[in-house]
Amino acid sequence: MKKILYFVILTLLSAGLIAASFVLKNQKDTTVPYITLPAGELSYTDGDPYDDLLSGVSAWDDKDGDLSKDVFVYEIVPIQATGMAKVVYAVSDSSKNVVTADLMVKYSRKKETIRVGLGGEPVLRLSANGTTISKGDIFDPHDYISNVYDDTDSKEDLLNHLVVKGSYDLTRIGHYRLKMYVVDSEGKESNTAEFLLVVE
Ligand SMILES: [Ca+2]
Ligand SMILES: [Ca+2]
Repeated sequence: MKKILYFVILTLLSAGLIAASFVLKNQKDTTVPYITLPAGELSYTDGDPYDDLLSGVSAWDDKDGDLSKDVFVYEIVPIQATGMAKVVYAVSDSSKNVVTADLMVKYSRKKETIRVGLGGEPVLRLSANGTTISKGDIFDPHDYISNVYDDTDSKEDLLNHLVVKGSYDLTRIGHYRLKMYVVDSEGKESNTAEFLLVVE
């Protein structure tokens, strides 16, 4: 009789264990992995591959273990005028639990090689293709020029010969399409840059 009782208890126990492990196995993994970022300061130049940003970055998940190889750079957000950018890393475990981590890095834009026109024409580069200002505000097109080059003329001289074509009225709400170019001392015109001025 005792033997039968033991048998029943054992059977119940093992059935319980099987049921428990079954529940555990099928329990949904809701724990996000975590990302460990390198301690030293990183730098990144716009347009470069992400290899340097990813070296030394690791990720671990409670269920999947080491996910370091799955970490990717989700986005790079330059912080205006600071020379820094926020790099957003992301990784997902096999249950699609996504986690992100931010790291500030030194950031530089790729140096643009600008060639002055073969005929000595200046080159104009804008920092923006447009802007929105409030009705009655001041608009200075010079604020939107990132650089001007010429084979002989200085930047100052060129900026003094900025031509803005197209009419706009800062006292009226509207979209104004403008064209800008600079003229060098020989009367040669640069490329024409289009600019959208929105007054609201
Ligand atoms: Ca997990
Ligand atoms: Ca010139």
